[in-house]
Amino acid sequence: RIDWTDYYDYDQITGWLDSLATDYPSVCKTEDVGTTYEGRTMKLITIGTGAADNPGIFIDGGIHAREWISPATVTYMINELVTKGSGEFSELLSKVNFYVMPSINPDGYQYTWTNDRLWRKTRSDTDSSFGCKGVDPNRNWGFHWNEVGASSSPCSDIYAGPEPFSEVEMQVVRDQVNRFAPTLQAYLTFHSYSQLWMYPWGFTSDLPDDWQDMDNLAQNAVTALTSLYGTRYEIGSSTNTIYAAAGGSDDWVKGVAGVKYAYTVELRDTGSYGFLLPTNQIIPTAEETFEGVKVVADFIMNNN
Ligand code: 0X9
Ligand code: ZN
Repeated sequence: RIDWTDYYDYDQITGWLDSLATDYPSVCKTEDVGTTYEGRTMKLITIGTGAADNPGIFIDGGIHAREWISPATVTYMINELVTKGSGEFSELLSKVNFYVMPSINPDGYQYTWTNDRLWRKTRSDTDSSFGCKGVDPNRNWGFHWNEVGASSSPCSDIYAGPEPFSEVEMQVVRDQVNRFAPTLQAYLTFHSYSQLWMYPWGFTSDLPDDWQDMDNLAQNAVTALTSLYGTRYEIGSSTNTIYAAAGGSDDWVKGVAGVKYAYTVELRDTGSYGFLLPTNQIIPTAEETFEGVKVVADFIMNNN
C-alpha cells in the first residue's frame, strides 16, 4: 500500500508501521509512545535483533509539517532495514538498534494535507491575544532555548513557545531519546530543503570540541550519498551553514542527552521545488540519503 511513488498522510504512515511490525516480528516492533495535542497517537519503531544495550541510532522525521520528503525518506529507510533485516542487513541489525519516529509533528503534518500545504509548526493553542496557533517544534527544545534565531510572538513561524518543551509532541520525542540515551551514539533528524548535512551548534557559531569527528563522518556519509546520483551537499555546523537558531532538537540531543553524532540533514532540493518536491524525486532522494545513513550505521557498528 505504501510504495514511495507518492506521499502518504499520517494515518497511512502509522497504519503501515503497524503492518510492518505484524509482518516482521523478528526484526522490529512498534510502540505507542504518546498522544499529540489534537489526540493523535505517536509511534516509535525499534529495529534490531541483538541485545537491548547494543549501540543505538535514533532517527526522526517530519518535525516541520510541510517538509514532506522527510517522513517519506524516513519510512523508506525503515522499509529497507526491516524487509532486508534477515538478508543484507542481518549483521547490522544484530549489532545496532535503530529507534525511529518518522512523523513527530502529526497534527501539523495532517494540517498540511487538509488546510495549508505550507504549515510549519505544531497546532497547539498558546496565544490568548491574536489566536495564532502552533509553536516551531525545532525552537522548542530546552537547551539555550529562545536565545537566538527564534521568536517570542505566537504568530511567528519560528515561535519558540511559551517555555521549553511546551509542545507535548517534543516532550514525547525527548522522553524517547532519554529512554535510549545510555546506548545512543548517533541522532539523525531529517528536514528539507537545501541539501545540507549539519551538526551542532545551532545556538552559537562556536564549534563543539569534537566537531572534527562529526565533520569526518559527515564527509564520508555525503561522499556515499553523492556517489549515487551526483547530488551535492554542504557540510558544517548549522550556525555556520544556514543560520543561528537555538532550541533545535540536534543541539539538545548533543548538549543535554550527550549523543556524540547529532545531525540535522536538509534533504532535496536547493529551491527549484522547495517543500513541494515532486513525487518522482521521492525514491531517488530516499535512496541516496540511505547511502549516507548506512555509512553512519556501519561506522557505529564497527566502532563498538
Ligand atoms: O530552522 C530549522 O529548524 C532548520 N531548517 S528548516 O529550513 N528545515 O526549518 C535547521 C535547524 C538546524 N539546527 C539548529 N538550528 N539547531
Ligand atoms: Zn525543517
